[in-house]
Amino acid sequence: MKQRLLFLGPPGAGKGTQAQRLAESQGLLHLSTGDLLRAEVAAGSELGQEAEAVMARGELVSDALVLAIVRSRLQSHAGGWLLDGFPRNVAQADALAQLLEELGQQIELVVLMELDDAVLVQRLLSRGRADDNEAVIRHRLEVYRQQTEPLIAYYRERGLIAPVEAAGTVQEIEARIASVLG
Ligand code: B4P
Repeated sequence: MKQRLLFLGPPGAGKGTQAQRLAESQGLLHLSTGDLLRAEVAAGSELGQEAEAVMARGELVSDALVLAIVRSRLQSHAGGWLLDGFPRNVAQADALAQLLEELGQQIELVVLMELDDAVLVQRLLSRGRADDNEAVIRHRLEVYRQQTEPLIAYYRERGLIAPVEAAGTVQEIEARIASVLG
C-alpha cells in the first residue's frame, strides 16, 4: 500500500476523519495542519495567537508558519506519512516539493475527496467548531476554490490525483480510499 499520501478536498469533506483512521490502521504519521494550529491556539503560544484570528475568519494562516510546522515534523520522521489539509495553495505545494527533494522522498498519491457544497455546509454546521458558522464556512469554501482547488490541476499534471466520492458513511468512504491505495 502507498505510504506517502496527501488528502485534498474542501472543508468538511472528511479529510481529518478519514486521515486519522487510515493513519492508525497503517501506522502512518498523520500530520493535520489544522489540528496542529488548533493545538497552538489552545496552548496560547505566540504562533497560536497569530493563527487564531486568521482561522476564525476562515482564511489561510501564513505559509511561513505552516511550513515551519510541517518541516520540523517531516524532518524528524523516517516512515510513511499522510498530510491532511496541507498544502493548501501552490506556494505551499512548491515548498513541500522542495522539502521532499531535500529529504529524498516523494508523494505517492493525492487522495482528492469530492463532495457537494450543500452537504459540506451541513456537516460543518453540525460539527459546530469555533470556525463553523455559516458565514465563515461560505468564506472557507471561497478560499478553497480560489487558493486550494488549483492544486487539483497541479497534482493531476504530475499523475498523482485519485478522486474519491466523499458522500456516504464513514465506512463506505474508507473502503473507497482503500481501493485507490492499492
Ligand atoms: P482543517 O482543520 O484542515 O479543517 P477542515 O478542512 O474544515 O475539515 P476536514 O475536511 O478535515 O473535515 P472533517 O474530517 O473534520 O482547517 C481549519 C482551518 O485551519 C483552515 O480554515 C485554516 O484557517 C487553517 N489551516 C489548516 N491548514 C492550513 C494550511 N496548510 N495553510 C494555511 N491555513 C491552514 O469533517 C467535517 C465534519 O464532517 C466532522 O464533524 C465529521 O465528523 C463529519 N463527517 C466526516 N465524515 C462524514 C461522513 N461520511 N458522513 C457524515 N459526517 C461526516
